[in-house]
Amino acid sequence: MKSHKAILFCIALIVAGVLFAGCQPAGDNANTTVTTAATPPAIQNLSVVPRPEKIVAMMKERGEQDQAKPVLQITSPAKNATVNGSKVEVKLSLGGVLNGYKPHKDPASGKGNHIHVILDNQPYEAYYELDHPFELRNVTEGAHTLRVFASRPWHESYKNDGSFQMVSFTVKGGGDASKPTTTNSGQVMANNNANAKGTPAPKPAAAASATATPTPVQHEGKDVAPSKAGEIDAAKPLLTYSRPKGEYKGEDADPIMIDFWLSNGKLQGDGGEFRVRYSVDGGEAKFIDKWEPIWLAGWITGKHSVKLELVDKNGNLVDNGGYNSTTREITVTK
Ligand SMILES: [Cu+2]
Repeated sequence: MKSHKAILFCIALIVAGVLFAGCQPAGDNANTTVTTAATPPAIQNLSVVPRPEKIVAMMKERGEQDQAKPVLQITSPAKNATVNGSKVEVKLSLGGVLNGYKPHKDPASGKGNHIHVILDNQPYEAYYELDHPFELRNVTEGAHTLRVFASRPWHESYKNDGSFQMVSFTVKGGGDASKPTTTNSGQVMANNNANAKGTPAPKPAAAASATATPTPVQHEGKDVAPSKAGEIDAAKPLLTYSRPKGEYKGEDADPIMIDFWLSNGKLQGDGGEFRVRYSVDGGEAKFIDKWEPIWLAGWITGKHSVKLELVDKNGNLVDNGGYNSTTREITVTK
């Protein structure tokens, strides 16, 4: 009997505790009709700010390396290669004017020069040690593109001719479309079932065609992922989204860099005819008229979408296989 009473008493305590806790927020709210300055407004006002001092200092420290003109070559897969099976070996060679530029991850800081590797129009994956294998696993059946370009430890790309390379290849007997494509170290290169954001969803009538279908199609009872390669014309203007991507924390989140690669075209501020239009969280469209990174400050905590588009002087999207309009989701935590 004694223990029974004790249990009842405990339950009573817990119930009381829950009720009390449950009352707290309501009580608080009731008392805060006059707003206090303690809660920051959940409104995001982004502004373009100068290159952060920290990065300016790193550039100084790197000296002539920052003026390097790295030239990459994709030696595998070969241009227009047909790859049998779901594994695709990526092999790169690096030349050009390097001035000490070498991809390598410093074990202590976890940072260093690296190559951005992009399958189709997915977020890039970093490739640090070019003498170690970089293999794409579970690549799906169909046409694909691979884009690579040299990058700095803070993910700003080198923008000289030859730093960027792209190849198209076709996979026969591809992988399991219900699973992601990864690298040999387990990094996700493509989420095959999730429609890449920013890739326009085709109309139902177009879904029957082979290109850019976002949902897997049934093929002899087996899910086969659609090709997400797009109809890329390597000679046409191409905007390659690079940054931002992933998660940003603390001082890395303010400011955040927008960076991209531009092939076969020039922006208006560089004497060309194109503009890069960007918007954050579906907000007001802004423009980048010189091919260089910008830094945006004023991010609030949470998930954000960043959209980059290549447009002509009339503001019309310059299409190239759907790659010239790309939206990525990033997460900002303080
Ligand atoms: Cu990077």
